[in-house]
Amino acid sequence: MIDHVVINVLAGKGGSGAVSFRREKYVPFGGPSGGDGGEGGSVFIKANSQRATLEEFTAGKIYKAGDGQNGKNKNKTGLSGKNLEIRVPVGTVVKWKHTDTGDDGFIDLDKEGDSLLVAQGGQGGKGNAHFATSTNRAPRLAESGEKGENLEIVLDLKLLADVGLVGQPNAGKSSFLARTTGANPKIGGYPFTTLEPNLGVVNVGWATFILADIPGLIEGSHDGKGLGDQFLRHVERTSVLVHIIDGSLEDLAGSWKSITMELELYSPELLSKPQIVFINKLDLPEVQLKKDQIPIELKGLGIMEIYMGSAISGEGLEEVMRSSMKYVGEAKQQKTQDKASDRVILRPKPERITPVVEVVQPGVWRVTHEKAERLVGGGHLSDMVLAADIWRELGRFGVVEELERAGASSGDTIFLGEMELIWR
Ligand SMILES: Nc1nc2c(ncn2[C@@H]2O[C@H](COP(=O)(O)OP(=O)(O)OP(=O)(O)O)[C@@H](O)[C@H]2O)c(=O)[nH]1
Ligand SMILES: [Mg+2]
Repeated sequence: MIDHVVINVLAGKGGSGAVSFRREKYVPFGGPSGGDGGEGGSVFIKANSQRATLEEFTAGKIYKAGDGQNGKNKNKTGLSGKNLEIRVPVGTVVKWKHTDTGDDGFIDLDKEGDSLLVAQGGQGGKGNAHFATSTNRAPRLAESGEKGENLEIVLDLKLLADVGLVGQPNAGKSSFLARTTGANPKIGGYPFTTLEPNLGVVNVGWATFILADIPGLIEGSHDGKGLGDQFLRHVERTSVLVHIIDGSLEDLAGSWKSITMELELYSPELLSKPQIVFINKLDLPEVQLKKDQIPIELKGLGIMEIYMGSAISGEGLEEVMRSSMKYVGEAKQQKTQDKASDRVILRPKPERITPVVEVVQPGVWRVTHEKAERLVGGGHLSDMVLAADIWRELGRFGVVEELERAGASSGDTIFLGEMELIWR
């Protein structure tokens, strides 16, 4: 059983840098004081053992981190956007595809606490204070915020059972699974109806856990007799065993002993797990009749918890589920404390994009360059000083070099984002 969902994640946009100048008494023209924009929040995907399934995710939904705020005057940096942490069960495989760059990949979040930085928030834009030089002490240039990364994410989870149902063939394990979960396993009035493990999700209040129904165990199962042994490994990783016994059997204690023996022979560790015994088929008159006898019969076996009820009528099932949930919760708590990592894994980044220059028509060029396009002129572009500031920045980004190589000549028009510039 595979849990699978496709979502979108969007990191926050950076805030824009501000263009402003100090205003002081007796200083007619103060220095630049435009603060930087705040960083956009990032999206993290974190492995968390309190989560059992991917049910809470809505397919196609966009999970978004907060945007950074714009810079303010007096050199005040805008507030950073809030990060978003998406919690997924341990063992979730995260696949991504970047909507802009197309870069893709995957990672298995198989360790509690591991966190993948999947979508990086946009950088805040620089305020005009950053663009001051010895020749221009009053720059009117600032930068808008970078947009946050946007990725399509596929979450895949191979479900591992938290609670395992064990018992003899025909005891009612599949009926129990069907009644307590949405699963629809094959049920039959003969042994070995179940040939493969079935899984279902149990909801107890807000919490969920995974219940596994395996083929019935018989004497010699541990050794490969019947079908049990190849499936016992499915219960090896569970936190609790629910042992189901057909209440209409003559010898309940004998049935319990033989299954317990098989479990022990397969792996003694199975017996160190909490075990809940459920005497099933209480709705049958013959079982009703010996109801009071049953606890006495099973006394002395050292069974921690015994419940009676019926997988058909539903009686007693809730108690078993609540008790199971308690053990599952404890085991998860333990796991969280044991070895929670606080490792942040970075998504491998593709190489930096170099400026792209294309000819629109002779003498007219368009430049595509994320960082250069974020330059914002806080004034008219015919202003020689502002234009000089812009060209200086374009030189730093390698855009000038790229234009020269492409053959731009004096007087040509250059489009950059919203700006229209004249080649010197
Ligand atoms: N009266 C009564 N019959 C039950 C109850 N639970 C299961 N049964 C019947 O017992 C038979 C076996 O049920 P299953 O759920 O297939 O038993 P199982 O333990 O999964 O059996 P295997 O898969 O063969 O190991 C079926 O005929 C069920 O209808 C119950 O609470 N009351
Ligand atoms: Mg079955």
